[in-house]
Amino acid sequence: MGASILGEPLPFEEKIIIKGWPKNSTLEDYKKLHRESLEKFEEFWASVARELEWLREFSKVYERGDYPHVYRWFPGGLTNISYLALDRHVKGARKNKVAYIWEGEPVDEKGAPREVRKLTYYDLWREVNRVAYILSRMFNLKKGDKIAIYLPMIPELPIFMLAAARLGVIFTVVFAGFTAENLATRINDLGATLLVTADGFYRRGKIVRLKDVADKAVEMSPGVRNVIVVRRLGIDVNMVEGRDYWLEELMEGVPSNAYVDPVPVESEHTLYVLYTSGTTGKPKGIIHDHGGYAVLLHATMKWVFDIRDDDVYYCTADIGWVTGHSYIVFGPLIEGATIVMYEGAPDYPGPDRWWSIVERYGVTVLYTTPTAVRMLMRFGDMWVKKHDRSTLRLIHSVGEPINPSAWRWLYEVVGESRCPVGSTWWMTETGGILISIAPGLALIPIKPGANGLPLPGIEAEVVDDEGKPVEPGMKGFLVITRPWPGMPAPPTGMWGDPERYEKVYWSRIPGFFYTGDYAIKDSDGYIWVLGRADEVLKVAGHRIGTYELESVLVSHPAVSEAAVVGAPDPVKGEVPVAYVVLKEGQTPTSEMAEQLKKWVREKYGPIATPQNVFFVSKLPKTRSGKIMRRLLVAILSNKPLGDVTTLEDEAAVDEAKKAYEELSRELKK
Ligand code: 6R9
Repeated sequence: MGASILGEPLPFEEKIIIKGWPKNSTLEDYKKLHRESLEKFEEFWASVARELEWLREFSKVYERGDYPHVYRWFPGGLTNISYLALDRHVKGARKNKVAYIWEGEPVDEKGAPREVRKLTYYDLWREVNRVAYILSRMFNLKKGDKIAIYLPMIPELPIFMLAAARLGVIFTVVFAGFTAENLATRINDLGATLLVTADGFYRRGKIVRLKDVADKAVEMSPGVRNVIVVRRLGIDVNMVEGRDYWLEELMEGVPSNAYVDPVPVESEHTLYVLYTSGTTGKPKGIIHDHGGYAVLLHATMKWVFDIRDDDVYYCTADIGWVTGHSYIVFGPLIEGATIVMYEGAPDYPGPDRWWSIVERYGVTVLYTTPTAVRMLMRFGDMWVKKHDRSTLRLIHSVGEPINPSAWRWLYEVVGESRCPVGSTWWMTETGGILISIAPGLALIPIKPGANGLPLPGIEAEVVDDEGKPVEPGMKGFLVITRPWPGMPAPPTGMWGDPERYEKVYWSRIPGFFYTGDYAIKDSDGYIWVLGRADEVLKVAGHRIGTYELESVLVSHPAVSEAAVVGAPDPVKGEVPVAYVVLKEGQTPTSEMAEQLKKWVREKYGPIATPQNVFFVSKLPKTRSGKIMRRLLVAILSNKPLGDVTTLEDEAAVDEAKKAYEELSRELKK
């Protein structure tokens, strides 16, 4: 069939059964269970929803909202995700169970972490109440108001998310690796009036001065009236009188027994807006709600992570991305799990940091990413084997396709051939996992690199341009063919832009939710997601729009035009590569290339730094003026160029080829 992930053929026929796994299931049994969930679709989701507590019972499972594909899930229901994540546990036996084990990055001479903070559910609940008190009593924020959170991986990040949720205040979290420009864009699009940030944080042994970046962003964000600053490092930072407040100073005014009622909100009330890259224009603000989202997270924590009270659950993602929102904060807290949270880099001080964490806390369930796995694999097995991993019982990966050899390394080396290893497919828009093996429910035989079948209550298909299912084994577009709880939520699916929401997701293949991914469904019904079908890159699992990087490049005074494409990379999956046309009078030198890389790093963030910048005098375009990225990608991977009949000027392709060959020669030298 010729399909591969990072050049590795896909083992369509291989099936791995985890001996003795209590929920082992045949494919037939799983398919039956899945079919039944769809036959009784509404009853099915209602029964999952009833496993959670509602402040007022919902009157319906779902209904169409004000726009064609924006649905209200569990309408009539009143809830609050902060109540589900905290109050429910604090009332019961989990009151003094550890919620977060947090580890800072710095280590002592012996390599042991210098700071470990353990917060029980009761501790967390108290902190969240105090912060909610500050937000509501001191800053007068109420249901429907908007704030932005720009914090590193410290406990205050989930605390602020939960405190905002408690008040029905809408928040957006911005990844702490993003630049001031990116932060300001998000603040302004949301209309946030308050920003939460920190003085800085540790990353790979260095300090990052976050408040300086936040200050620059606030200059570009006229709507921000106040900034709350968490002291993480204790460095000197600029504080603007009357605008900026240290959290610790605000805390002095909070009664120690502060309690703020969780505001009962409609199930479909906006919890957060998370910005993610698309093919054109500025990042899209995806809206998630309280009720439907909580139900999907509850279901997937049970089915996919098989979460139990004695688990120690560790998700290595950053909360700045959707994976962290759903599976470091809301999902595991709703389940009352013990969660490990780590501030820093996976290879600091050595490539065994994660495995030392697994050993130190007896991690049982691990959720990680293919890029990190491929990076850590390179250091050799001894770094893993140095540490006891006998507590591990289940491993999943997320963010990009996992190549079979990285899967095998997780399975054999990390998990000692004992743990199911999955590749959970989902996206910012879906809110939670939709396609995955389900070890907590019914574990089908595992195929290395495959995602598995859609979860119960989820209907997905691989289709052609017209929406017809393609033959098993053939590549097509992955679509979701029914609404699901956790989908982009009211009022508009995409913040402030219901038309774009409709256009991007529901009009490409009418009637279905278009994911933008290529996938194969094999003859057993397993789905193998192969990568993006659009102009979105997945660089080390981070979703980056080529259009955004092109905009950054053309904002440089020397640049006239730019095209960014992804080049395959053995560790990061893909990396951005730029083809640049300089303005008249500018000389294409290697210094200029370095300058442009730095420009992208400063304007967008280090994750998007182009690996190479190729200078050309024109870009290959269609007669209608669209850049033919497909050709640029083909050149990078030495693939045949395919159909070039719509090309306006063939010389442009030759030039791009030449630029690539020259640089490859130089790099080999
Ligand atoms: C959760 C997350 C979404 C895109 C998605 C797809 C890719 C995520 C995957 C996967 C293959 C997996 N993706 N998980 N591809 N196998 N297990 O990553 O959200 O950042 O919005 O990215 O990531 O291409 O469309 P997000």
